[in-house]
Amino acid sequence: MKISLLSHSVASVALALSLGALAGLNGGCKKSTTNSDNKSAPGKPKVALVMKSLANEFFSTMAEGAKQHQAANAATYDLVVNGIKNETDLAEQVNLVEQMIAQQVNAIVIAPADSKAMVTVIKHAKEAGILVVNIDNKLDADVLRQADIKVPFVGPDNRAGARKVGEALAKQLQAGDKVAIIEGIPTAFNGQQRRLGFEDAMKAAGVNIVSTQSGRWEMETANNVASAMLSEHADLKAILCANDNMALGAVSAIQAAGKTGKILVVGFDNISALRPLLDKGQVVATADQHGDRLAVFGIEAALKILKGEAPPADQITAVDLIMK
Ligand code: ALL
Repeated sequence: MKISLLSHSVASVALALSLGALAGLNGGCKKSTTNSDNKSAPGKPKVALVMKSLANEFFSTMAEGAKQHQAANAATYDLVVNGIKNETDLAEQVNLVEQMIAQQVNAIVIAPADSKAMVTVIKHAKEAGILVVNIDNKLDADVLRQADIKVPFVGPDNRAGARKVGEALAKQLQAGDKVAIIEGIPTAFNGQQRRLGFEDAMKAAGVNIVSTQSGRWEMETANNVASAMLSEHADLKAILCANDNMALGAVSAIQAAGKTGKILVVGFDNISALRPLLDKGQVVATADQHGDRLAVFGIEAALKILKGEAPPADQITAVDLIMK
């Protein structure tokens, strides 16, 4: 991977993040409980947060936000925080949900790594009497229907968010320009929606999308994909990435190809590692979906549903355009 070609500060942030995440991973998954024994006081619910890759700053920020919320509400609920090591490690996420079922938590707040494949184990959790709240990446509506379960969703409108990012980029492009999309894992609903949002904006501006490929949400994969795109399309004007980690990978591929300043990049997430690139103009825009608050919104929804104060209902959260 050509990460050494990233600016020094970005590379060290990325490295520090992965090392930090790995340090706590302990053989595949991270689990931390905020109360020392594994039982909640009677009447005090235990909520499990199940996330995706903790090597992604988006999820370490989310975990931090959830822990701070629990610390400020320690009398109200207990929290177990879990994440997986790789974006694609579905089996590990299934395993985590099974462990939470075995621990008899009261609620699971989950950002599913896959919108279809996670439904079966979520059904098991519901059959065990556990409330499940879906955050961040929406479960597939058809698969939920087939499984005959309902799961409330708390998260942003990813298509609208990506469209805003694409429109900001389009202001710096001309009709007929060629661009490429690096999408997330194709079976993730939020990734699909972001791709559609990018396409909406490019179509509206008359810009040609000459290639769309998956970077699987990862910096290194996106770096390889972007390098191949650059050699195949010498006249490419921009690369639209469905998350910031992939935008970091694309920027380093552009540097390696000696095309810095000639090819625009956009991302999604507003992680702090992207800030220096926004400041330098190497990334034009990203979207802030407020990762630090997303799990908290899901936890608050779960606590209200458990107390009977609110019916299970979907909740759309904010997503904001971020530029220099
Ligand atoms: C999605 C999130 C983030 C993140 C990605 C990678 O679900 O919304 O954009 O970068 O997962 O796991």
